[in-house]
Amino acid sequence: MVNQTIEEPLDAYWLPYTANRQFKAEPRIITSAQGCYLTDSDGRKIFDGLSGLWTSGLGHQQPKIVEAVKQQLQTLDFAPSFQFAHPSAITLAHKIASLTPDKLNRVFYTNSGSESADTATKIARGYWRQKGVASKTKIIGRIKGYHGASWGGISFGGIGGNRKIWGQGMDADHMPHTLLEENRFTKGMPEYGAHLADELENIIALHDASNIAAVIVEPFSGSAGVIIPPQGYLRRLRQICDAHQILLIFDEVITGFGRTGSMFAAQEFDVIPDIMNLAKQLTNGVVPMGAVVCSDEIYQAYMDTDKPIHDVELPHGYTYSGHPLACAAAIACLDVLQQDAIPQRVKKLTPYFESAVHSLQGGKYITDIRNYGLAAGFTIEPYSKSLTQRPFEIAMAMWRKGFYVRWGGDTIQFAPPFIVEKTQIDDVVTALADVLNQI
Ligand code: PXG
Repeated sequence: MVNQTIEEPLDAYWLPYTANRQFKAEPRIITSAQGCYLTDSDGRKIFDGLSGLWTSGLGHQQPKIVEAVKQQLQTLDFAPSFQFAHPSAITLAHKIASLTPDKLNRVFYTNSGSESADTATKIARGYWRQKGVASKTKIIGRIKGYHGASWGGISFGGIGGNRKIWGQGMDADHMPHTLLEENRFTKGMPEYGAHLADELENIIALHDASNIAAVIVEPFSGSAGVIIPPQGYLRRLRQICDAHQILLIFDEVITGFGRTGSMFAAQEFDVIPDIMNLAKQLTNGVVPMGAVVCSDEIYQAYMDTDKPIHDVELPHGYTYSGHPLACAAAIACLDVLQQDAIPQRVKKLTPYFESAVHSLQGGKYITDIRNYGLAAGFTIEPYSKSLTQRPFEIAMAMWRKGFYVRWGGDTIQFAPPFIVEKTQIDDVVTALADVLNQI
């Protein structure tokens, strides 16, 4: 039985990406979760307006996933991931490959989005070395991009606050973000802004394509406040990468597995990368897991080697790559996503969600609203001295009202579970409108 009462002081626990001093003064402790709701240590039911951390679109304790993990635990709790495989890892790889766009068929397991970012960029750099172009090492990310907290992730990621205290990271440069003043309050994809992809040409002119391994972008940025790509922008990036022999990596850690209304943003936006990064919704958040899905061409470049057959082609991986419990959770999660036609459900709900979130236009402090699929970002007018304080105050007021929404920088993010009902969307929007009038 899990102990649900908290008697120990909080001092031993250093929370990630959390204002620890504030948290310990006013803790928010989640003791259980079911469907679209969290329960806190006061027994309050709280609507999960960020699907965990963009992880739990099928709702908490999805019965088929719970059952699959239980069964796996009783059959195989662990298998060494280096030099051995197990049935669930093989099944899942096939399943992922069958869902991802055509040429993306080779699945490498990680345990998180950060590890996926490191893995994908290592694979990209190694690929060019295999092809005899060892100078192609630089990674190009984008301002406001988020790819995790690893050295790689913060280097080609483009959120200043995640970089400034660490000093030298990895060799990277950054394209401009696509959050344009002209596009404020656009519903879905903005028409204007595809030209920003051409900035990649300038970066290539500066560093030369012979030094650039890959471009990595989120199809739409999540963490920075849901920034939707302008129409034609991603296609233009694809064309420029092709013209200069640069690999294109889509970080689909947030956009993957239904959030956009398609299984992947690559399909929704009809632009196919060379490498796709996955995590979060892959297991519905139940067991940590990530994956990097590569084109056949990239995999083959590693296999075409003069090394003896017993030598490792890609010296990379993690103890817990393809953990049996994670694989079991993922197989069940993907089954539910497919059998219950969840991406289609998201697509059907999108117009309702879009009108609901945009009904807050004109609300106090709201300077922009962006949305795609079941994701929305609100930009909040800052206090003169602090960008982050008002979103924090809004999120705390929402929490007190029984709603969890995410706050970060000068934004609030709302990304409900895929199983959300229209009335629950309305409840969050009404609560947010009330809070904006009260704070
Ligand atoms: N890539 C993307 C696109 C992400 O959104 C990561 C990589 C890193 O994943 P891990 O599993 O290493 O944390 C992420 C993580 C938010 C929020 O508020 C977003 C993330 C994490 C926590 C909060 O939007 N994204």
